[in-house]
Amino acid sequence: MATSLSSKPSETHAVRESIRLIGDQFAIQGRFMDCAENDSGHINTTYLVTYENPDGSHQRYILQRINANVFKTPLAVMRNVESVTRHINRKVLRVKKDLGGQTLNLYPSRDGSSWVTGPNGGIWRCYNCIEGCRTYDVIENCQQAYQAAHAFGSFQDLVCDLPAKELEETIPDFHHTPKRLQRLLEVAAADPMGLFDSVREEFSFIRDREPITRVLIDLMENGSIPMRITHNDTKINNVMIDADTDVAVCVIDLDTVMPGLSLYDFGDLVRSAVSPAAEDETDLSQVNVRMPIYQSLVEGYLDAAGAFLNNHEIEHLAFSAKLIALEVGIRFLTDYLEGDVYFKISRHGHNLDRCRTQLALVKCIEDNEKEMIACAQAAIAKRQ
Ligand code: GN1
Ligand code: MG
Repeated sequence: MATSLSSKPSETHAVRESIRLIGDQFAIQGRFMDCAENDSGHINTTYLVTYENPDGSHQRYILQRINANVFKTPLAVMRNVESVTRHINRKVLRVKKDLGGQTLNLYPSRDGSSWVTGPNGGIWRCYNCIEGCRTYDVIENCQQAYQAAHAFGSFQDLVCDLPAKELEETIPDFHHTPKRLQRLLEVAAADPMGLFDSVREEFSFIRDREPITRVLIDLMENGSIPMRITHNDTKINNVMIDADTDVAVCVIDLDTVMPGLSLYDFGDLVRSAVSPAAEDETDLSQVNVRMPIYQSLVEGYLDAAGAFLNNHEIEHLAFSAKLIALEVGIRFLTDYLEGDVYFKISRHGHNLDRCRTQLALVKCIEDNEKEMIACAQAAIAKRQ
């Protein structure tokens, strides 16, 4: 199930006009031709925009509005993205001597900053479009799994020497699972939309797993696993994969790059990639752990990051998938109970469907956990 960047029809005249005006504020050469919304992310608003260069060729860009409800300090997000893209580009240039359009870059505005204000407000930025690539909501084979995991492991490696003080915490306690659970308990108690009765089963499934929510935080607090610079939103559709070769070219969505645990990244990748079911699948019998895919994720990640991970991190690879599936399930349920104020939805009950899929995945991971742990151990043994 692939998402092509140009999969949607053109927008209405009013939308095109407003996107053209935003594009005009960036230092883009040429003439605005067209735009199409890409709605695969749950947070920001994203358009693929086509320009005609002075020589008649076409060039595409990504225009994106930062969701200010989610990112309370959008300019801090922009400073972080500037630091991260600059750091990565310098390192890649040193090795390859050419970026070849295959790293994420911010285009400056005409007054030299990295963002502009839209006609209806909001902070917009402009990225290059990584051509020849596509993203996957559900990956199709082990090569894609290996590549995606390798790309996120390489990303952690690329940013490992970015000074933490250069990055602001764009969403405080983003992956603090106990605090996510606490928030769910508060919202469930207040029950602002009167929906609690309909989610008792999901709620008690989550409450039963309260003891696991502290495991990684405890390991971090007792010094067993280190804080690193991490991506923090390693959903499978945040990797651009070459459409012809299945090689991962670049990771995107850098808004949450900040200090975190390596296992948050690995866990989030597994929870979003291992099942053949879409994140909002309503037939829960489709939710499953594809063991060969899991094995490829472990191998790809360890090939890129194995050299700097410690034993505690490696031992918790399978656990991290269960934890982040639970955490994301908690977040979807919280949003459902609050009246869908955070994640974009396209149907009534969408966040509840997403929550159920995550909880079904937690159950599948529990059922397969021994095998998943053995799989990681085998991958480690192979590396020694
Ligand atoms: C959001 O932006 P997107 O769609 O890649 C969310 C992630 C969740 C994910 C669940 C900033 O990611 O944390 O895991 O939805 N991003 C933010 O699909 O909250
Ligand atoms: Mg995102």
